[in-house]
Amino acid sequence: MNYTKCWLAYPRIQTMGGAPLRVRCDFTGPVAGRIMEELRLAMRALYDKAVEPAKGEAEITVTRNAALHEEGYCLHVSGGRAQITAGGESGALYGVFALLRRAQMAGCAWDELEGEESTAPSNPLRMLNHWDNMEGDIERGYSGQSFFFHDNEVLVNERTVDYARLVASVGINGVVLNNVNVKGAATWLISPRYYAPLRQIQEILASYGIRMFLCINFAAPMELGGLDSADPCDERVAQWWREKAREVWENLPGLGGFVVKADSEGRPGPFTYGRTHSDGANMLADAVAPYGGVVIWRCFVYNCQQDWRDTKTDRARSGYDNFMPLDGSFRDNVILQIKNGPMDFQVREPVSPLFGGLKHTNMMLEVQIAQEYTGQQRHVCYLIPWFREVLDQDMYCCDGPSTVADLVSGRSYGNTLCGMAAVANTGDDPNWTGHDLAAANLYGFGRLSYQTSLTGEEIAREWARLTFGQDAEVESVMREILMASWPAYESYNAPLGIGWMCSPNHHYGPNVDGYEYDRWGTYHRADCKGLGVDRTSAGTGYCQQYNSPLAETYENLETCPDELVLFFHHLPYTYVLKSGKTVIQHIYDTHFHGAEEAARFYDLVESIKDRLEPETYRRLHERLAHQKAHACEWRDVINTYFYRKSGIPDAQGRKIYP
Ligand code: GCW
Repeated sequence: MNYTKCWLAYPRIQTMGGAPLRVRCDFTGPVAGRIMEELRLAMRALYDKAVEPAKGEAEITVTRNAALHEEGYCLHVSGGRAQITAGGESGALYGVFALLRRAQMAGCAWDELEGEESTAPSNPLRMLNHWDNMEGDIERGYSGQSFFFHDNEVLVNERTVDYARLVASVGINGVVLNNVNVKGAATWLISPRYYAPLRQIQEILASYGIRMFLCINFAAPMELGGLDSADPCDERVAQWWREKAREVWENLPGLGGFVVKADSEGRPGPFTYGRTHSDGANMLADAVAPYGGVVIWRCFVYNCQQDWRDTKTDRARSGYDNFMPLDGSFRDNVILQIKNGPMDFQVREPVSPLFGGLKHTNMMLEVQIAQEYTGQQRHVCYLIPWFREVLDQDMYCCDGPSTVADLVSGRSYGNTLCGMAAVANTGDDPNWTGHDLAAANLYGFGRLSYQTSLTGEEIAREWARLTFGQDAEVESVMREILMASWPAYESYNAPLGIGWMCSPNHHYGPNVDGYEYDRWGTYHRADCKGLGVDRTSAGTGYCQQYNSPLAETYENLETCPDELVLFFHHLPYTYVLKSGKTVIQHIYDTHFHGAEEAARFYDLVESIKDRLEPETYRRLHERLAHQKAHACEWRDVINTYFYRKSGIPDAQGRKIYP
């Protein structure tokens, strides 16, 4: 094995030895087997204790309580005995992982461990979307190559099992193996060529309570089936999909369903045939319905051929403009998957107004833990506090609970097909996520999607303890860096919510005008007087896609929050923000501050150098040294650009250009 165990390393708490712990597990089936395996491994590592199965009297009991949620559990531990009751197999597994987490958080002897908790998942679906290509590379992957695919073959090995363990331990129950951009061999994943190995992966995942999903190519009837059309309203096409679905589910029983990126960034879709997204999604939904399959249809649809001189077209509007008219027209087994913001995973964006708009459609929130625009896993950027902000945003769309968390959990409208998905950040690197600290995003996304009431700070503490063991100083340094990392990244990135000042294509490093005169609809509109996009009623009208009072909050400069003010308004450099600073001074100050923060992260890790495994330290040191230097580059490129544009010097007289 040439990779780390991340938060499942189970670093020793105390050597106890003594009689084996007896475990009585009343569940049978594949997941029950995993439960015993995990307890055996963990108890040996944590306490040097053996574990043995028992029929009657036992120190650890795992029993069914039909009154509990299928994926929920009750845990009671005291005096060397632990009782886990659960509604179903997955709940039992989660209860076991909760016990092991609790043991590590307490850090005491097994006999002294006390506590109870009772929980059910906040979200029905808690998914990871891998953008892995069959050739073995990963779109927006920053942790090496795929461990699912290589050279157009499907990989199944020990790592598949360890992956499933890792993500199940934090409550993930759905995994999409392949990239949403389905090209080349990936179109053939739904053909006899690949069913055998896919079924092996599916069985491994299922033994950890995880459903497998596949992305499909909307043009598969043509590319795979030899038809001359993929028109969703053509009966031959619908028939082809019905037969294909039968074949797929015969070979992959229990498959969760299909994920579709259609009419987006050049991918085929119903628009080619003058059809709507609901025509496309419903045709597929009907084909997969007999097998309990679901169609997850992405809302990342926009015109990527914009002319930069066109100031009326606004990419931010596109999700709402495309999908709102279709509300209520989708089948019950269709879920619309919506990115958190209206643009594309920038370091800061307002929440997509679609969440507040759709009332009769299943919705899922899509976030990205692959740090495409947030440092590509070379910079540390712990995104969980940001996701919490997104979830807490009230959309003012109904009388009852109406935050994004309420909407995607089903609490607002009673949906059961809904939840959260993250674009995954894993690869075959020895530490899974490139940056050791990026594992906190993988851990955190799972934990947050299972229990959205957790805070970023709580999750950071858990992750640090589970990963690094009982060293209080290491834990506090890791937590400190994680919690300061997203604000720091935002400080030296594009200012005040405007986004996109990165290099085109690969999206790494500062380039203020990189996208400014391009076709992608991502503009900052800076000139010698000011910058920002006017999205008020006088501008693109995007503000009005929100419900009241959010629409007015953003529309009015007096109430629009500073951190988003340039997303909604075009302002002069001399405009005074709520912070009391001018826009230009804010730009200078935050960029100096952000670079100082990056240097502080570097120093913090140096201060615990001797407490870390040499290999962990080496990796962290290398990444943080790079971030420290690269944050200076961001600072200098952005500050110089705006100094030259505005001609206004820094009030603190610092050196602006390199
Ligand atoms: O942000 C863009 C990425 C693309 C990605 C697309 C999407 C998978 O740059 O690489 O394609 O989003 O979400 O579909």
